[in-house]
Amino acid sequence: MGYRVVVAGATGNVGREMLNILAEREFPIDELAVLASSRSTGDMVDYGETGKQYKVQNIEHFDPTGWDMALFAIGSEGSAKYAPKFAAAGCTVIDNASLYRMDPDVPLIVPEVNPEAIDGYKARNIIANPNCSTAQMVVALKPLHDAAKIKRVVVATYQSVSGAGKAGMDELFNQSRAIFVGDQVEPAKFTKQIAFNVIPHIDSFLDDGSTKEEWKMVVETKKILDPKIKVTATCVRVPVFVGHSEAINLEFEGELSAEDAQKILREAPGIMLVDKRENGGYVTPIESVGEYATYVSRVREDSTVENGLSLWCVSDNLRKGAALNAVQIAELLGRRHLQKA
Ligand code: 11C
Repeated sequence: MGYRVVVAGATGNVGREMLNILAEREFPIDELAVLASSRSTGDMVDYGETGKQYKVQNIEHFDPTGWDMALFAIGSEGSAKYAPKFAAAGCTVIDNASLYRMDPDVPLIVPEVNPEAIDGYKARNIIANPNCSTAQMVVALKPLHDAAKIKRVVVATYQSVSGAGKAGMDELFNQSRAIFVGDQVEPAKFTKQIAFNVIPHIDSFLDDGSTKEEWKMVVETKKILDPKIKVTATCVRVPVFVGHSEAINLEFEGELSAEDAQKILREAPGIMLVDKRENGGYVTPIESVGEYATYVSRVREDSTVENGLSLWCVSDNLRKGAALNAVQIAELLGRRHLQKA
């Protein structure tokens, strides 16, 4: 026996990956409803590579009564409108938007890191999925934190344009082509030219000069992993289609050698350590595309602080950073709370 599952936002970058991953992982589904805004109503979407296709229904007219869970990838405005309605009808919402992440009554879950926190979901019947740059980072930090307690994290991100949706991917493609043929480049989705450039700005600016993306990495890491960890982030958009990278510097309370960290990471759930200390012996974002793993490379000691390590972390932002983590939450919810006979 399986679940009655809804995927909302099924025509976007993350929604499509949700369908792919549900199919790949053979999530037990008795009935699937695929929703989007009126713009996409009637479109057909693939259920991974199964050959099955589903017709997109208008979320506005959908009755969630009797449905077990809904994976939402409709942005904060959509979530504000529909998540309370679905949750009140008894359909547990697994929400990819930022809206509910810091709500104390909404668990923010990365299954490899804080699976037990999901037990609080009944307060609002909503579970939040973290920001992509946070998700991959906490998967890498968790086993190291357990070993030697992380005091401080300094992270610089190199985030792909797919984090900004299809419009971001189209802009990189079109600008690259325009530059090759000598046409004028007009930024639209991004604030400056993204092709052959990097932009140290993701999401809106806050009063202290940081950006909301940087703030999310701070507060979400604290909520998921440990409120005592200090985090400072610089988030940068780079001309990569898919795959976020992060240069992470860590300061620990206890001693942890690079060799011990490598051993721990080799065994850790969700991590693939690729760290050969030779030409090409590390992972780049293009190699993470379509994969489940969070890759860690370049683990090394940082002798400028007492107990310091630096590392490189790469993951498919549409997968572990969004759709895969959401499906893992659905699996966890099924195992812990919605077991079917
Ligand atoms: C980006 N991390 O790369 C963002 C996308 O809070 O879920 C995801 C934003 C979020 O632009």
